[in-house]
Amino acid sequence: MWMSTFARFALPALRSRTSAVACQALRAGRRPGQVADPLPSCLTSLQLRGQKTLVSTSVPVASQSVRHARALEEARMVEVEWDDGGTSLYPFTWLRDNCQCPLCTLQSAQARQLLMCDLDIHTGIDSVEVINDNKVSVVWPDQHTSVFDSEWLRRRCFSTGARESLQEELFLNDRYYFDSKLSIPTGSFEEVLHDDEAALAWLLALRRVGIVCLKGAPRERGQVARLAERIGYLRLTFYGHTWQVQDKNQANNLAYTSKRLSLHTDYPALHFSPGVQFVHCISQAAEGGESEVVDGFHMVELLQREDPEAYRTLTSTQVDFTDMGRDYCDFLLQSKKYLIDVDCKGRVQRINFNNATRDSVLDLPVHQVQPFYRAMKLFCDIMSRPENVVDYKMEPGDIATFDNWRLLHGRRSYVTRPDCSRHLEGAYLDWDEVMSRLRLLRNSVHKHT
Ligand code: OGA
Ligand code: NM2
Ligand code: ZN
Ligand code: ZN
Repeated sequence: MWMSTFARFALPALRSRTSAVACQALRAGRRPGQVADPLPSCLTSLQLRGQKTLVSTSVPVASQSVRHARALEEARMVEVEWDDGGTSLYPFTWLRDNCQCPLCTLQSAQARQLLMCDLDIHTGIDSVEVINDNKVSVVWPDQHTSVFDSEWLRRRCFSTGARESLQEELFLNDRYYFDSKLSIPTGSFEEVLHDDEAALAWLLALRRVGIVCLKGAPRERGQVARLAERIGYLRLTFYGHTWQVQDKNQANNLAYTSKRLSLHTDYPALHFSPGVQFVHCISQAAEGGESEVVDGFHMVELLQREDPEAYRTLTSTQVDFTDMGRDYCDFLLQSKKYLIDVDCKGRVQRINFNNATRDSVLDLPVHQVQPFYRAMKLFCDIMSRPENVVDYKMEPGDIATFDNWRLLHGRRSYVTRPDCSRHLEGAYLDWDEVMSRLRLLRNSVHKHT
């Protein structure tokens, strides 16, 4: 059911910024097995508007002025002492590399123009001092001078805590894991198009929760493209700039039939699968066509806990996917993907699973085939448990926006009648563009509130 309003999903973001305890609770990755508290439903969207801290991001470290700066010659670092008595260390090499002067930085692009061939990674330092306006000035042995703003330095402090909070501010990887009890966050299509605060709330929830339903879109084609334009641009694939999910003759994809689609991510046949998708319900089937979603990252956590061996198999076995046909143009795709992508620290990054495009080619020694099927089947069993699946039926005018790297989605089969045909229009985007818009909105909304 499309139930909760923007206010309901936005609150966890507020709490995670204001309370270390709440923040921890929401860091599902750090508290294995713990589903975040149910999303609170008490705030109205008006109240939400008043919550400035909700849409501003955490300031990694409170504003401080510099009390003192000195060179630690032995360690070859500058030590900055802040007004609160805390200190930060900055290696000489890093300071020289990041000189902000017009010779070293192209001001108009805020880009480094200092070349690696001109960087002495063994540089010493002539002098360092705190100068007016709270800046740190460094004179290098060749008399080149760098001036660093204190806020700029503080943001880039190398302590574990400062790095963690800056990385969280930049990438928002702190997810709110959900199960079947989720009330899918909703917002107004018109509002996110025209109101920056609403657009920011939408994208924050899309990142944190993984899905948001926008309501009230005109029941005609072109709306997912408008929404993509609000962000930047959409992702073209072989299925076109946007694609029409309808029951088609000679369908080039299982999605273009009226059959059931089991829980899947879209397009694992692409090595870089689309990060985000928008699906607009233009018309719905009278019978069937209901949707379902699950939180894939949460399911990985359950799998790892329940069956570490199956988890190891799915994070270490490459599976072939294939897709061929003709649409935007003719295509014959082959890819090799882990069903569960984890990064070097073992954190889940992406789910790659579509049973329809999983290739019959299976590039495994024969004795690994059965263990692989056991693991894949278990993963599918876990994600299909009623306690994990969120069910809903899209209504005309709804646009589901969701994280295609994290969520798996499916639909029930439906009945096509001449008078009542089902039609969804979809579009893909990538997370880079969505996160870019999110950061810009956060900066501008923050400035104006
Ligand atoms: C798809 C898809 C959902 C639906 O086209 O890949 O998941 O409800 N469609 O038809
Ligand atoms: N469509 C909906 O992986 C897939 O083939 C997902 C993509 C056809 C664009 C379906
Ligand atoms: Zn310089
Ligand atoms: Zn799909």
